[in-house]
Amino acid sequence: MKKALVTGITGQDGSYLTELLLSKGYEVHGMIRRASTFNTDRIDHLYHDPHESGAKMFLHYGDLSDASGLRMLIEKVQPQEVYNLGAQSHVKVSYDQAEYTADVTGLGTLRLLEAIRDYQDRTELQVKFYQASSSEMFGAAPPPQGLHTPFHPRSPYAVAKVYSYWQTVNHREAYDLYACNGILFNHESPRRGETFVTRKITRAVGRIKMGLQSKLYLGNLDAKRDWGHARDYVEAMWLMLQQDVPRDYCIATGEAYSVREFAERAFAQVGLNHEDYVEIDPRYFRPAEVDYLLGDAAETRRALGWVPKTSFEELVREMVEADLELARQEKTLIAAGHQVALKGVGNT
Ligand code: NDP
Ligand code: GDR
Repeated sequence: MKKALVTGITGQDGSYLTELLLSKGYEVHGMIRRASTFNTDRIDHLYHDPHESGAKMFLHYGDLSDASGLRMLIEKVQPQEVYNLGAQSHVKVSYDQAEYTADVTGLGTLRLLEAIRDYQDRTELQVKFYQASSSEMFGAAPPPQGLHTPFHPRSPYAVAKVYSYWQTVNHREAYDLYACNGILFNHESPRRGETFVTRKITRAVGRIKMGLQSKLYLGNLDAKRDWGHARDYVEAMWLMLQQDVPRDYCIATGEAYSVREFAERAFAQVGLNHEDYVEIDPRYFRPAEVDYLLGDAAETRRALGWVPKTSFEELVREMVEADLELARQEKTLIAAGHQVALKGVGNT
C-alpha cells in the first residue's frame, strides 16, 4: 500500500486530494496545525478513529515553519509521495502578513524539501514531491500564460511561490529528487474558503436569496481568471507523480471570465440581477492587481492525458446550489432561535 503525506490537508485541495488518494487505496497522512478550535471540517467525513481497524487517514500536528517537526514527520510516516499544499494562500492577506507569508509559503517549501532530501539520502528510499505552484507567479505577464512565460509576481504571496518553484526545480536538478511543480490556475468548489471571490459571491447569492443578507461588497470586478474545479485539478496533481520522469506542468481550462461575469451568472441562477446587490468597496482593492490570467495548458494536457471535466457553467451552478442549501439551513436555525453569524471577513 502506498503512503502519501499531505501538507494543507485541511484546505480545499487537501480534502479533494485525500478523497482521491483514499479511493486509489493509499494510506494518507495529513499534517494539521494546532488551533484552539477544530479546523478539520473539510475532512471530517473521511476520518475514522485510528484505534479502529480500517482507518486509512491519519493526522499529525505540524507546521511549515517548524523544520525539526517536518523532519520527524517524514521519518515517522515514511511516505512514497509528499504533496505540499500547505500555504498562507490568500493574496490580499499576504500584503498584511508579507514576512509570515514568505516564511510559510516560501521557506516552508525549502524546509520540507531538505527534510525529504536528507531522508532519501540516508534510507535510499525514493520520495516523490509535488509543489503547489500558482498562476499568480505569472502576475503581470500578458495572457495566455504557460510553461514558457516569464514570471512577474505581483504580491508577497506570488513572490514566495516563485521562491518555492525554483527551490523545487533546484532540488530536482541538484539532488536528483523526483520533484514536480504543478502551476495551477484558479480552482474553486463548494469547499473554497469563504474569503476567495467566487465563494464570497456564491455565499452571498445564497444568503441574499434567503433574505439573510442585502448587499455584497466586492473590489475589482474587471479582473479575469481561468477558473476550474478543484476536484478535477487534484487528479492532475496525482498524475504528475505517476510519470517516469519528473518535470513541471501547467493546469488550466483555457477559458477566462471576469469577476463581474462570475457574479452575473451566479445571481442569474437564482433569478436575481447582480447589479441590484453588488457594491464596490475600495478596501478590497489590492496594492498591485493581477488583471488577466488565462492558462495555456495544451502541452500539459497531452503529457498527462488530463482534461478538466467541469465547465465554468457547471462550476458556478454547483457552488450556488451548495450555498443556497447552506443558507436554507441557516434560515431554519435562525427561525428556531439560534444565532447564526456571518463570519467576519475583514478586508478580504
Ligand atoms: P487553502 O487556503 O484552502 O488551504 C491551505 C492549507 O494550508 C490549509 O490546510 C491550511 O491550514 C494550511 N496552512 C496554512 N498555514 C500553514 C502552516 N504555517 N503550516 C502548515 N500548513 C499551513 O488553499 P487551497 O486548498 O485552495 O490551495 C492549496 C495549495 O495550492 C496552496 O498552497 C495554494 O497556495 C496553492 N494554489 C491554490 C490555487 C487555487 O486556486 N485554489 C491555485 C494555485 C495554487 P488551516 O486549515 O489550519 O488554515
Ligand atoms: P486570487 O483569488 O487572488 O486569484 O488567488 P481571489 O478569489 O482572492 O481573487 C480573484 C480576483 O478577484 C478580485 N476580487 C476580489 N477578491 C477577493 N478575495 N475578495 C473580493 O471582495 C474581491 N473583489 C474582487 C481580486 O482582486 C482578484 O483579482 C487565488 C488563491 O487561491 C491563490 O492561493 C492561488 O494561487 C491563486 O488563486 C491562483
